Amino acid sequence: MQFQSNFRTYHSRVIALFAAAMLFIAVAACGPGNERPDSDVGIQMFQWNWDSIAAECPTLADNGISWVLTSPIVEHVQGDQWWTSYQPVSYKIDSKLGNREQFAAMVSTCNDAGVEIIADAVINHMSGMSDGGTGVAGSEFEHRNYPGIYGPDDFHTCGTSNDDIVNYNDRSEVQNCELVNLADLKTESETVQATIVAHLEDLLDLGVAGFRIDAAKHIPAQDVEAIVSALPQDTRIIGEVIRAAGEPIQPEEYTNAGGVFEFSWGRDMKSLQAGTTLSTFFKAGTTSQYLPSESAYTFVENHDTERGDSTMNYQSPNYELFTALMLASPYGTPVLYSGYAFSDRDAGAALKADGEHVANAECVDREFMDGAWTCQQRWPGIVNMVQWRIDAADTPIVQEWSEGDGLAFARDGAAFIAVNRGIEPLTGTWQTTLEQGKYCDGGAGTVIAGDCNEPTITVDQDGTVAATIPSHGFLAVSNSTKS
Ligand code: ARE
Ligand code: CA
Repeated sequence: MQFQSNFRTYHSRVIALFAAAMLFIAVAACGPGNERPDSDVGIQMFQWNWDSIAAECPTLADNGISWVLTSPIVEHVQGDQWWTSYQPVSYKIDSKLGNREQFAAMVSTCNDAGVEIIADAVINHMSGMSDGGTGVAGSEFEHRNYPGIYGPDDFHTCGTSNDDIVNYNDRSEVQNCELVNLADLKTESETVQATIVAHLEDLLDLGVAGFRIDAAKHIPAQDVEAIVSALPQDTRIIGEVIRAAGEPIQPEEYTNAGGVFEFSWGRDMKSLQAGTTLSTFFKAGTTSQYLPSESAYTFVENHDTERGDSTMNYQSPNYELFTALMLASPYGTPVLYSGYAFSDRDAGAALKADGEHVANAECVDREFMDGAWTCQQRWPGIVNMVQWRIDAADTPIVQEWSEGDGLAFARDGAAFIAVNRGIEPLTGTWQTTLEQGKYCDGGAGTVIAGDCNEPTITVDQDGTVAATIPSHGFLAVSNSTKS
């Protein structure tokens, strides 16, 4: 008896010590400005300038977002359109988004907050200006001559009309001709590779954690691999290889070099926003049109697709709901998006009074007047779903349910989501795998940010939840939203 109670005391002391140690580790891991545990979630902050990203990083960290994908960072051609960013003319860090000092300060501020910076690297090509010109930092250039960096021998000519890519079914054309007149680098050349590597190493020295490889489809996979293998092994690489059925160059070729954006995700979500049977959501990520999960980066919109019609965009009624489903899915690494409202495809972000540099981003409302910053990283439903994803961790999907405009599932023992893509409210009772209790609703449109003060959702003893979900809304509960 005596032994047993001693043993119990000993046992509870061990447990208490263990709990204290875990608490210490948890607190130590969440430094200042990083109150939530890390998620795998990233965000593309399209055309946000360096000062504005730096200012936003503490908020991103508080909201559990772990990394930011920037727009291209080097000197580019002049012009009002956003896409001048994609026409480099030198590797000086001096662009409409800020100078080297501002870039370095942003990287260090964000890193201190626990947010990594992934830079958009435009390495397939230089500018598309047939007559050359002067870049925004004063560098003079010709279409195939960038003094001090690349000369005419460093570029492909390919024999098609205007040396442009005409036929995407011809591998050699796609990789050796010009994408919309952009001077195509001989990425197979050792000196070109060395110049690119030196540029990327410069950025790594400033503290960036990795790169989006712009137009990766247009660079042979072996060239991308050669460049990446010269960088530290833990450099995060995300290739942009737009999946298109029947084309000879497919995203799968690029997985040896790192991760790749999976365009099937955003496209399938678009088709699911109306019409398509919702239960097909459960197949997303499992067909031959999808990369293996560990290689895939998923998104509901990016800066190209929001300007085309291949995905939803910030104005789509079901956008937040499908962003929630992306965060709820165990498939891939989710990339949120934050840019500015536009009605003209080419329109650049608003400029400062100098007429050259992009104005600081401000998050005001969700009115979406042209030029307004859309600030998805602050939308309550999205913020709450990042926490939901952290709670779900690597638990499997169970309790799959779908009917009409409703879809629901649980992440076993950790989280539950039910969505309504329709225009009428959806009332139902669903089986969760959560503990009985009161929970806050992460979909309800109020920021919870870790504190559940107004629990409106009851999980009954049998694990069911009864609720009415508004049109285009969702219900989201998870262990950390239990009151
Ligand atoms: C602009 C003008 C052009 C002009 C050119 C040079 O619009 O008319 O000729 O400048 O002066 C962005 C803009 C372009 C812009 C370019 C340079 O979107 O409009 O051109 O910057 O300023 C293919 C590629 C894919 C690429 C898309 C756009 O495979 O890599 O086209 N996406 C990236 C970026 C873009 C960027 C570039 C590459 C260039 O995300 O923002 O362009 O750096 C099928 C194929 C796809 C193909 C798609 C569209 O689906 O399967 O592979 O994507 O068609 O053609
Ligand atoms: Ca090329």
